[in-house]
Amino acid sequence: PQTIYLEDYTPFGWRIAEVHLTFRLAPHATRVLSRIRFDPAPDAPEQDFFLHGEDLTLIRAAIDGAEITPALSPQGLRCAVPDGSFTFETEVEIAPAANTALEGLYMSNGMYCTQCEAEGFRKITYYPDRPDVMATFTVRIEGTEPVKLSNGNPGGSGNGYAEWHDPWPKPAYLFALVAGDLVNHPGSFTTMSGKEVALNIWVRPGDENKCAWGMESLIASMRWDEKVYGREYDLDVFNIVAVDDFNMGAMENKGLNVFNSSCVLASPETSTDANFERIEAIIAHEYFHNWTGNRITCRDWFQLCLKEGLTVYRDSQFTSDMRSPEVKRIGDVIDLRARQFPEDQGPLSHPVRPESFQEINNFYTATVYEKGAEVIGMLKRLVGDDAYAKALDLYFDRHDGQACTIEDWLAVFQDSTGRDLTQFKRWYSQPGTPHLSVTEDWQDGTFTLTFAQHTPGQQDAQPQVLPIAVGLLGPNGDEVAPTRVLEMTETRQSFAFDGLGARPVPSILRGFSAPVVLERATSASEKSFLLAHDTDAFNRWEANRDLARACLEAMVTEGTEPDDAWLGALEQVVRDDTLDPAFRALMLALPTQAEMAQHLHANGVTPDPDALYAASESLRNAMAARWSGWLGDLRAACTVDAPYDPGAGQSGKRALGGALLALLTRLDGGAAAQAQFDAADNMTLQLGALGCLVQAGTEHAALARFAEQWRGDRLVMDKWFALQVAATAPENAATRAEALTRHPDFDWKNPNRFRAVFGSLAMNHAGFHARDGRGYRLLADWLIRLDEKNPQTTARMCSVFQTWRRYDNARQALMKAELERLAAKPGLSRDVTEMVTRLLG
Ligand code: B3K
Ligand code: ZN
Repeated sequence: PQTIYLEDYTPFGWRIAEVHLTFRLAPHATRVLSRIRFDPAPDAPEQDFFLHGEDLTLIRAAIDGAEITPALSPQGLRCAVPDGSFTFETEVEIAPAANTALEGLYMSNGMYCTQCEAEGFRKITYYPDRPDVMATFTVRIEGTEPVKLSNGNPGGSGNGYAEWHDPWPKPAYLFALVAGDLVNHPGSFTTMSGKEVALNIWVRPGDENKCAWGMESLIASMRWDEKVYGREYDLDVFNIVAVDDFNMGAMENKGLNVFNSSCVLASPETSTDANFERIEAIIAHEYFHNWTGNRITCRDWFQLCLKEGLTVYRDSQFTSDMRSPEVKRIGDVIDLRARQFPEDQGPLSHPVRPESFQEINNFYTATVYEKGAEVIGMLKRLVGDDAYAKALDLYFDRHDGQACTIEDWLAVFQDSTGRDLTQFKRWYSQPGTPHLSVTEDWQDGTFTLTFAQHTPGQQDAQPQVLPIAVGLLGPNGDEVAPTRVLEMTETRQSFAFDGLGARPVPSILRGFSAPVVLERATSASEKSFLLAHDTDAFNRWEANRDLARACLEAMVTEGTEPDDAWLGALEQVVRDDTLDPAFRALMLALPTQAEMAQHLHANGVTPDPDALYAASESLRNAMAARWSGWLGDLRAACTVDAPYDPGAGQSGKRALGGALLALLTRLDGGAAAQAQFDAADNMTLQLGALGCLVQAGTEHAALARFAEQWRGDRLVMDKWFALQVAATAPENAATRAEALTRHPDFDWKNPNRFRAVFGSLAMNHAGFHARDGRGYRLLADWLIRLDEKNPQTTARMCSVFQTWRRYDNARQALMKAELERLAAKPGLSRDVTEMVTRLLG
């Protein structure tokens, strides 16, 4: 496959004023007619006229009305064109019903829908399918489907047709079309300048009762973006459509967001608190793209973090404002360490702005998204809140309507703050996770912290700019120096705090102020002190996490008993009624076995998945036994008596109650869980209880009842599939996953269902890493099978092998063999070829 390089960027030779598209819909033979006005781009280098196009049957092509015969290749079309402006027309035929890759125009449950980002528009018609070509689109859809939608504002409609016009120039990746038998949940929003916007969530008949939360979240997002960023919506309508077959979460097409139904449909009976929170965040994310992504887009796909990092950062700010900022931050760091750190520290490592790719879909990664958002958080921490707000105003002002680069983004900050960001820019080009070590010195009332940074595995890494938030606590636990952001720019650098009466205890990297690994040899007693006293909620949680990791590590490597002192300190926090229950639930959650494997590997220990599983089981049993006296009472205190509400208050109580139930189940064999399952009137309680029963191995009747109750609900049945694999004992995980693939409802071509089984298998750490290789083999078998239908979802799932080099030789050999078997498969897609090559490389 061909490799594309950032440094090879050249502008397209023409501009497009307007695009007219007509769709004549038919499942196996949709006709797409396009009429495009091309004008020469004055500054572009001389080039052949080439339009992207894949899997298209060309029916006719014409320039200024005269038919032509262009040269066709599997990648597109080439032909001679006039020197000046001209009108280019084509008619092509495509088969949406045969499109199982779910990219371009395809069908899901009889409904037509599209996914064009990154390069799917070229499967719809011939076009310069690159984000720096922006045009206004007029679309006519012809078909018998009752609902026919595209981007922008509705135009005329009548018997068998509907027209749409999008006045905002956009790249082709933001194009969307939806047609089918859909019903809408309507709403409306009045913008800050008094414009009325019609809002709709379109769903399959029967799903109408699952739209209220999505609508509430959309309205909250629109209001928030006006209030916090001064951004107003810019069309008469905003449509959201729920689609069952979708490769990712959702897509921000201009005025017509398309959502994986799992990321928009919600009801208390069918969705968990976590689902509600995720839906709120994704609705916000896609809506926020209207400004950060659509009005200002990317010049080329290497700049993906320009829109994704910023939009993730904006949606995390939104969630912090809607819920608890501390809990959100802790959750984000857990996620970053679970998904981005392994990527940055393994064979898939790449900079936030990659410099080459073979298949761009493989770069919609945690590094581009989540590390991209961390980089923006650091920038804001360095320049301050006001300067950040001013810079963003300038960004929108200066670049509205343009396709931009990271250089443009940083120039805005340089110009508005006067700060030189040359060194900061390394965050966009250097891969790897920096490690930050600290030493302390105390002399005559002056406390000095000396930091050193290095990035393992990256010989050429230059020192990064690190904002290190530090506060100091006095011996009695009072804060003697409030949070101060130290700006580290050197490989080694000291910072002094003077005028102190006694040696303080430092709280370093508060709020996780930079995405680094903090290496600090601290005594357990100092960690316990921070766990008890730190005023920074993140570091309080982090102290606990450190202690938990140390405890599990000692249990695995030295066979010690669980750490009494730590469990005592943790108990104080968990039982402290003045603290947010959601925070206490986070404190109770142990590091995952995958996180422990990463931790051990970083300490030079080869992780043994079976030993890690055994240690976390015995630690959980010890917690339950030790706390048996109060677990039940505290759980009872978490009961919610009011009608269901997915907000932070109630969901925090349910999270704590759920964590306590899991411990109680270790004492009562599942009696309390069974009672909760029987009485549950919402999915959080029902699924939480079912998970406990699966863990206890007493789930049989409950599982059957659950399936009976939810047979007709695809999204709930995804949970049924997922839970059995994720929560079962490791020795059964692969067998159970394999048995589920033979279940009549295992629709493996549906990405949600495929992920429910195999994503969960990968998450059952010791189960996936079963010593005999069963887990690896089963997954590879299915990846080989899925690749023929859906390369994108297959390639994405290959990343579960990214940590293969961490394990013992025998497991490494087994994983390597499966990757090689995948690589050797004839006709392997470009997507998976690139992934497997990088994984093995
Ligand atoms: N921009 C889309 C992701 C498209 C993925 C293409 N493989 C969703 C989002 O980030 O909002
Ligand atoms: Zn996005």
